[in-house]
Amino acid sequence: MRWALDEVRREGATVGLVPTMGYLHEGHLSLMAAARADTDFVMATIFVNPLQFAPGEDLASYPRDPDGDRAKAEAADVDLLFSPEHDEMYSDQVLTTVSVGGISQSMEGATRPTHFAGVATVVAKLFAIAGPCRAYFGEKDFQQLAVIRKMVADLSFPVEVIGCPIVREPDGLALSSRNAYLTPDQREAAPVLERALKAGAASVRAGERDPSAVCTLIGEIIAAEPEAELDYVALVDPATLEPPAGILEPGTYRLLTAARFGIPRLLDNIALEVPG
Ligand code: PAJ
Repeated sequence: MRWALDEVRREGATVGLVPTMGYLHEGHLSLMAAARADTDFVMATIFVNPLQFAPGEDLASYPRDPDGDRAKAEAADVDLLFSPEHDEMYSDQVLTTVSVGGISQSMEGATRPTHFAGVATVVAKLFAIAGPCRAYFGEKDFQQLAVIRKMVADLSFPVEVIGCPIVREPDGLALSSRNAYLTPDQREAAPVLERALKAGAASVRAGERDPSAVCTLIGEIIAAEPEAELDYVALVDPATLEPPAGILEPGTYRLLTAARFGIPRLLDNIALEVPG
């Protein structure tokens, strides 16, 4: 694989990297399409990374479909599909990890304290394997995207990080491999996340400027759905993920939420524009 990458680079080609954990859906494929449009050589990776799962999480049951994934990657015109075995990525004893402070600790990090160190470590390894490239990540995992951007800036990786918009089902549910766990009732309830976030944004358009009132409104809409167990609602600066100090000033913010629907925890987020 290294040989294939060295060869394309010798020819001056640009490399587009799309890291995934597989069970590919249209969200993943949109990243591959963006990479295909922007770069000469598209490398997608599939690796269900044990470091980012805590004990008791769904590592063993994480949905997998290697044959289907290979066919989808081929149809997406991916040049190289890298799907390493565990031992190819990690030795028996991993003594070096990457952790990104601050930005990793709120929201997902509060519920899953070891998660982002696992993500940052595997993504750092994939960047080292791929070399200089553009790397494509979905806004679906908005905090992950911010963590990776910060890691790239802090550690000077020769990587340009590109964030891509969330791909949704027609009823608004953000595509996720974990949607496969939903029962029919939970599946029907799950679009409440986007609906609630949009209601929060609409309240701001109607004049609300108190961030906690916006979050409370969103939380109440989600809590009213019996299938949903709310985890958090946050209104933050999109780069630092810090909440605003006081009332909302004109500018762009991000609204994020997570809730459990039976087994899976689902995430969603939208941009929030505060008009001048
Ligand atoms: P995974 O959940 O497989 O997601 C791979 C990439 O697809 C991520 O960048 C994610 O944000 C993006 N993605 C998922 N659903 C999407 C949607 N509905 N619309 C747009 N993009 C979407 O995220 C991971 O894997 C892992 O943490 C990884 C970065 C590969 C490290 O192990």
